[in-house]
Amino acid sequence: MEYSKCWLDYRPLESVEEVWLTLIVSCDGLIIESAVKEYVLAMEGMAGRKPTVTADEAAAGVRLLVDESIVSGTDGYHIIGEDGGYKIIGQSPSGVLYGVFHFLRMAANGELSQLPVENVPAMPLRMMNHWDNMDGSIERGYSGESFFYKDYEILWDERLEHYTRMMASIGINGIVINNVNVHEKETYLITDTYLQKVKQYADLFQRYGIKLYTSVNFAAPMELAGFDNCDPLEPQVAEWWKETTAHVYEVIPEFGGYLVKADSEGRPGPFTYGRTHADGANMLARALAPHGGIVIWRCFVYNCGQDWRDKKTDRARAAYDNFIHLDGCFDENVVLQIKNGPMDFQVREPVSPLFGALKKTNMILEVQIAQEYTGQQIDLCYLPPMWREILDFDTYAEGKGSTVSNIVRGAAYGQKFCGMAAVINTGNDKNWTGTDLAAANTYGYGRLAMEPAMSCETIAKEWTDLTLGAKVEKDVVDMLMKSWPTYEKYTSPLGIGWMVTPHYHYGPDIDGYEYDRWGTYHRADCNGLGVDRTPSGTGYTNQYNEPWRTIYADVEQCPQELLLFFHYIRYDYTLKSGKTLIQHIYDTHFEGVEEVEAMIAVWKSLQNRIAGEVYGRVLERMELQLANAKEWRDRVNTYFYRKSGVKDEKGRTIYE
Ligand code: GCV
Repeated sequence: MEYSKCWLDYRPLESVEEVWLTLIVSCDGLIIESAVKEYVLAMEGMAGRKPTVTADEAAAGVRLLVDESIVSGTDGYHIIGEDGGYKIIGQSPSGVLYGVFHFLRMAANGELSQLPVENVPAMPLRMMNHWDNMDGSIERGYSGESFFYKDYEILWDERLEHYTRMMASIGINGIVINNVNVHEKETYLITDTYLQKVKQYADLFQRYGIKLYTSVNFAAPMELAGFDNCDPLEPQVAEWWKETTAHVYEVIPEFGGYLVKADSEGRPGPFTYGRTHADGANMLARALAPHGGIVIWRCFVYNCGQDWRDKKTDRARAAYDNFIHLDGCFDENVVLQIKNGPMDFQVREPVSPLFGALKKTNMILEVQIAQEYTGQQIDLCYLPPMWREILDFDTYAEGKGSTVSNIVRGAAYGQKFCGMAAVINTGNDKNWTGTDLAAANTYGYGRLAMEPAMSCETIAKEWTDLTLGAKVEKDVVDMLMKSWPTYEKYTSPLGIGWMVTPHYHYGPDIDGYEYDRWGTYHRADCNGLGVDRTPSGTGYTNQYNEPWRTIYADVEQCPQELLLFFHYIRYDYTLKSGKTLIQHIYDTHFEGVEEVEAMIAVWKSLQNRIAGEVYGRVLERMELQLANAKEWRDRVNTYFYRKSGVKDEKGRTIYE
């Protein structure tokens, strides 16, 4: 099937340097072969000629070499201009590969005058999580079907290689190939039913410095081997995992490890046997340890059978309450994977308090590139600015400067296994990601995991230049940078979240989850709305270190964008902007729609500068976005007008 090359579409350049056309390779191995292949492919596209590949060190050209001593940090690289040529020196073969991708990016975007570059990937683990199921569907997938599976078979075609190259080019070094909700057939992925085919993927990934991981079913011993329990402290259960895991490594020596969703949304786990998550995780960790594997254990554990009448139980508290007492109880090769916020990938949430609380535990920050609650790859929502805020958030765990970024890079406590994971947004659509512009999120995630200090605007520029061309850079970057605030304006206000169509999660349904069991309430009445999470409410604010604990609990100090997350606020309360809460709701919803209209006008002005197919595909999505924004505006405004009885002071149309 034909597919778009995304940011690896090496288009002809107006001018090329002659030295690019000689590649001197002073190192070898599978990953180096991939680096060479990539370089050759890129030059064929950009220079229109195949470069000469030689081992002749006396030649002038671009030289690839490995030197373990060059940078302090794994897989780093230097790129330098020297003696009329260039040197790409990797600390390891992966470092060379990353260096080659970096060099090619700079060459394509005319940036080689900015050399030298010295870079060390910031996050040790830079993971992609696929929520692909073996029937071919993708949970929360918005761009077609899986390109890994169809009808319970493992697929194999050249698209897989392009995907792998894309991942390596943004620095990904771990891929989980199946959904965390492991259904019946996927349970067999770690058995001979599928292992040889999984190995094919693992071998491909390995050539690009990427390890393969699978999500596993905690109840696998019951489903696969007829056990009557999967109690992690039952020696036979542990033994089964050891043997099964040893066999996985026999077939795939480079296997990365397991990702586990346990005791969450109906998945099995240690709670059934009165055991802790540490018991469960350590049991698997001990099966993986002899082979150098790790277990990544998710903290998305909460009561999904809540009574909406109960105002004391607070889903936001759940991850912390379930894991804080286990700090220091996990084996060395266990990593806890923590969603960025305490709820579930909403357009605005505070940062999970666990990052500032666990001090003796490996942690991975989990974000969602798939736009489940942020427009489902129909609406434009460039997410790196959100991730940036999360990474920069100072938890004060060890005093000032204990940012999430420092914690998940391993700089705060020196953990070996830590980093970032993202639920990816790809599918088998021709353009991989629904709207073509959503690929900026895929790209941006990898770039931030490599270099969390990068500005999101620079990332947007890089992506735009590589994908759509420099001639539209200014307008597209501007569009991307405005898109998250715009999306936030026309959807749920001031951090309250949800208000979405149940289950499907696209489009508004203000009370859709209000009387349901999922713990996601806005508590609106005729006087105001919001959840009181202060000590006089659910007490959630106490999970933060100072000064956040005080700041969040105080209406006056609480950051406005999170006001309704932390407080119940009256409609007539005056915000810092001088507007009442109700007027703020009305204004932002009108503004959100106007901003989408303005964005569409800009996109239309680019018609002659963007390839027809991409132009039309994106425009089609933008028209849907506009309809969605209008629906949100009118439903939200009408809902709160009916609740409050307060008219819009600007007299705009709000339906009765
Ligand atoms: C994979 C949310 C999503 C589910 C997802 C779950 C999770 O609840 O709606 O589709 O399941 O998060 O992260 O495990």
